[in-house]
Amino acid sequence: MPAKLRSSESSPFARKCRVAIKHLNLEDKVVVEPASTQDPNDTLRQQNPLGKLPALVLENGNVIIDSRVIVEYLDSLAGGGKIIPLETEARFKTLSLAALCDGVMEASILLVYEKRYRPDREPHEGALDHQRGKIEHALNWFQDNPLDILPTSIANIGLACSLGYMDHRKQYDWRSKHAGLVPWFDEFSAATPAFTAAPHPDE
Ligand SMILES: N[C@@H](CCC(=O)N[C@@H](CS)C(=O)NCC(=O)O)C(=O)O
Repeated sequence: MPAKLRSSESSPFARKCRVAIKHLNLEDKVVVEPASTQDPNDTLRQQNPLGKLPALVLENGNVIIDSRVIVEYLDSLAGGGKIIPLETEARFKTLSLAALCDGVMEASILLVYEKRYRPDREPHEGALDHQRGKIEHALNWFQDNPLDILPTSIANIGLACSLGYMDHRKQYDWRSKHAGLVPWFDEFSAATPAFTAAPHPDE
């Protein structure tokens, strides 16, 4: 029985895992199963007490949570060193860049949550600016320090998923604010078919 990735089509963290599954040719070992973070009866809450997705349910019932950990598992399932280098310096450089991309995703999600989870009030501009500032600094950094297009790694997958999520939710106009990243995104999309094969719903 394959492992199950509890996932949603809108989650950038889940997309990172969906891209990794396709890129690593693990589709016979891991299937994607939709989960809802909003439905209190979804088994997601038993699988991950935080109620967050993605969560990877293994054949033996063990659950791996957090996209960073899941991606490490997927890479090792594929033999290791495929999207996370094995050599120490390159490994921690890649993981650190991937963490920076995760931070962009977190800030982008908080822009969405500020409205979703406080429907009774106007979004707090100070809170939104705080998160936008993180995105701005990180994307300026990626503009000044462009990631390699190849080899496909969890760092460049993470950046593409961050940018793809902002296209999906339209909460931050990265294409005009960081126009230098547009050619990077297009080149990465062309070089990594697994990225375009695991889209958000409106792509
Ligand atoms: N650090 C976690 C973040 C996961 C996360 O925040 N997922 C969002 C969906 S994109 C979620 O489950 N949100 C529901 C909630 O926070 O209750 C990871 O990398 O997997």
